[in-house]
Amino acid sequence: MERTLIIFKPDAVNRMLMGQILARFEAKGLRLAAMKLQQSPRTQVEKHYAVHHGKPFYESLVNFMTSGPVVLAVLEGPGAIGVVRKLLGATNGREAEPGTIRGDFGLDQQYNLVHASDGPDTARTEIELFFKPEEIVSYERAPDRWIVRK
Ligand code: FUP
Repeated sequence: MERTLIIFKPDAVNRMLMGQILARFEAKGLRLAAMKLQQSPRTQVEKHYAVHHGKPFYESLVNFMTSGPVVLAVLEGPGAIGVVRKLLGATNGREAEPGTIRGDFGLDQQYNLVHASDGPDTARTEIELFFKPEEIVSYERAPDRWIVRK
């Protein structure tokens, strides 16, 4: 089963939108495999955004992501990585389509509520960066057999 890392960013926590956003992931049928609230250490966020190091928005992005607590989660389901990216919509809330999470809840490029892994390799690296193996739980929910046909 494909897994992806998501981060409810400090804007989602402070705007009290996490419940509504998580409800969309749940309604889609995605399953939580891990979840925790933390104040991220700067070094961890720098690792997470290493590909953006040196870009003009990098410092501001790291400052934002360490400005308050975030909620980290692993979501799983068939094609979870692509499915979650589609549910989020375009990076900038002003450009994201209505019906997407960023399209419905956001107006900014940096304050875009949720991070999600963009491919299988990054998903693996990001899950390892934020979670210990024992924090990830494998289980089945009763309705799973009505969500994905076996
Ligand atoms: P995404 O894959 O949608 O998370 O977006 P990117 O990898 O392009 O960007 C990573 C983060 O940097 C995004 F959350 C938004 C932020 N960003 C800025 O703050 N300013 C920019 O000019 C571009 C991206």
